[in-house]
Amino acid sequence: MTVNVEIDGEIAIVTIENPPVNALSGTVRQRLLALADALDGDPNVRAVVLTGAGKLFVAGADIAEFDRPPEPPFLPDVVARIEAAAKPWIAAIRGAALGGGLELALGCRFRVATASARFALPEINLGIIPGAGGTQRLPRVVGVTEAIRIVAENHSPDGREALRLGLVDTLVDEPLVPGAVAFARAVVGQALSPTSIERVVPAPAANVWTEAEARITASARGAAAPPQALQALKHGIEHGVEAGLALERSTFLALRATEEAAALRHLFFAERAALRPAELRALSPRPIETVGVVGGGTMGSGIAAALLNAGLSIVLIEQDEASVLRARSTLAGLFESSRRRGLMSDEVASEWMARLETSIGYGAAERCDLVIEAVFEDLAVKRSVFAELGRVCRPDAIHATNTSYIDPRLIADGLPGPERFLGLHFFSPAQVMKLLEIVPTPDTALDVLATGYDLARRLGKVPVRSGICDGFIGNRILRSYRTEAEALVCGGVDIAAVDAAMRAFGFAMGPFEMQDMAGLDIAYLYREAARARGMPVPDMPGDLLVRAGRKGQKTGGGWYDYAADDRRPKTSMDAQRIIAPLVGAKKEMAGEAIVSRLMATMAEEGHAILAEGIALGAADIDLVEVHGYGFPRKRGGPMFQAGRLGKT
Ligand code: 3H9
Repeated sequence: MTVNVEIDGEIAIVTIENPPVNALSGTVRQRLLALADALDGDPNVRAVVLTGAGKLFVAGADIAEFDRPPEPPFLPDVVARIEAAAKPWIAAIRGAALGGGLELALGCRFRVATASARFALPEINLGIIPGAGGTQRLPRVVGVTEAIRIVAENHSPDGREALRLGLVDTLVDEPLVPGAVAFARAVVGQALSPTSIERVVPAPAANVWTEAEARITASARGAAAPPQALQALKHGIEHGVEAGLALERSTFLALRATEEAAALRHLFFAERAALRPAELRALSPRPIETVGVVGGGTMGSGIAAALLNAGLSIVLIEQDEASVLRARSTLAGLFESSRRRGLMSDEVASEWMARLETSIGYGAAERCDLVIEAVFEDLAVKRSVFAELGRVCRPDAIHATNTSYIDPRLIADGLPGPERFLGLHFFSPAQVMKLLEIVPTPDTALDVLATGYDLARRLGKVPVRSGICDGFIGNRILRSYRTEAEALVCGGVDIAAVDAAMRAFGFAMGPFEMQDMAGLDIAYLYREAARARGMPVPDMPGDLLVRAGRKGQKTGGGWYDYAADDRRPKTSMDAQRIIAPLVGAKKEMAGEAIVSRLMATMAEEGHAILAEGIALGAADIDLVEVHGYGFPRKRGGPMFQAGRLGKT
């Protein structure tokens, strides 16, 4: 049974039991509808407590059903039926009441909850809007202003705030159900208060709508759902609940069928699957509390900040006093900017600093459960770091390299404890970027690998396992993307046209703007090294720019020119003159054609990566692109795009 009923005197207790998250699948909806009829017809029952089994109430509609046409009974009808019940239904909420789960609770006459319960309508994150009355009932219960924040701005009140807002009628302690039953007994026999939908809410001042529209459109950055969620809410307030419900439902169904929503669902499931690879599920990760970070440059400091943020203790190892001071000041700068943006209080900042120890030399590494090396990208330097660590660290400590390109097998070769060694490749800025490429060597023990995944989970990162190849998954695709972008330029396509096409597709920056920001010299040095090894790497326009001293914004120009203190790119006649020997006759190319060329290149490289077993699945490649390289989330990733075009 997905929905169970128990009778306690005059009270029926209805428990949704549909693990793992009590999603409102077709079977659950059918059973709820049948129960609403049956309990209305049972003269011995005078009130109904509705709750969820396990740690949460209901996480919403069953998202896995969204790729199929909706099947009756539809959730709005179930909610309406419960709302129309002759007897009061009381939602008893612990954990989360999300999306359709909150809409179901709003259909109940009363709501009781634990103080730590969480309420949200996260539909906009899936590219849809609430589809079972959430945009209509919520404002009638909590008022328009608060409803806007919850429906269209991802605000998620806890039990205490929900009580203040009038979203719940009372807080109860655990055990939840007896508390809810006591509440139900107290309301039995009382005249029924208006249902959520019957309540009258005052229309807000006109500026509430205009300000919300401006705010939500700006923060949505092109996403369709948030402004439409607001429109449905507004429509119901201005034209009445029937009109509001109709618009909400038609918008929900239309958005559900979009490419954007399909892409976001794809990522939703991919992100969850990434955290729990099947082969590691039975393994216990090793306990990690103190982490050493070797190297306090931009990357090392960012990694340290990410670790501190997750509550771990850090030993940051540098080679001299000046480097320690620089690392401390980089970290202090990161805290300061978080504090300025209101993301971190003074107390939290000082608590962080208390967990940060800096050390000159390797002695302090003996206390570390894990040490992450983030030094200069040079094999000999990295090997000398691990040789030192091998002498100092406990024999069970895990050693990780943050290398982006060097084969981890070469780094670990001949050093003690190869089974405790793996690659943990962070992305800059490491305290922000969600991707963590996890690169085991053939010697890495499975519980060490499981510890890498557990660390990613604790850091709030998305782990993706990569096999060993030049650049792993992400940088390898980046290289082909850039190479193809340069090939377009060689074919006569305008630099700015390529960037504009990729921005229109949803990237924050085009490939040339991005190179100017990151610096052209890294890719250049990489190609030069390959040439030095005798590999036939032809000159590319970027090589000519670097040789002419144009390495990007840091040198005042690369593909574009930049005025001092202004990061806006300007067309550069100099750059065009420098690359002219490699550029063919000018060619107009439509933005869509540019995008599909670059998408095809990324997908092709992705297919090669899959065929070589470097990535475990196509969805992993999409996660790498979305969480490490700014691929627009609403597009799902290059492999998702290729699949939609029928190319997989
Ligand atoms: C909606 O409600 C539309 C309505 O307005 C209108 C309808 C008409 N469906 O995240 P976890 C799976 S839209 C199906 O790892 P946690 C998840 O894939 C919905 N499956 O656990 C995973 O599976 P697996 C609005 C779902 O404890 C497993 O459950 N609701 C759903 O870290 C565990 O998930 C949302 O957007 C679902 N709704 O976090 C809420 N939810 O084990 C989405 C989860 O095979 N869910 N799964 O990998 C969440 O935010 C988190 O999952 C939650 C638990 C906080 C609930």
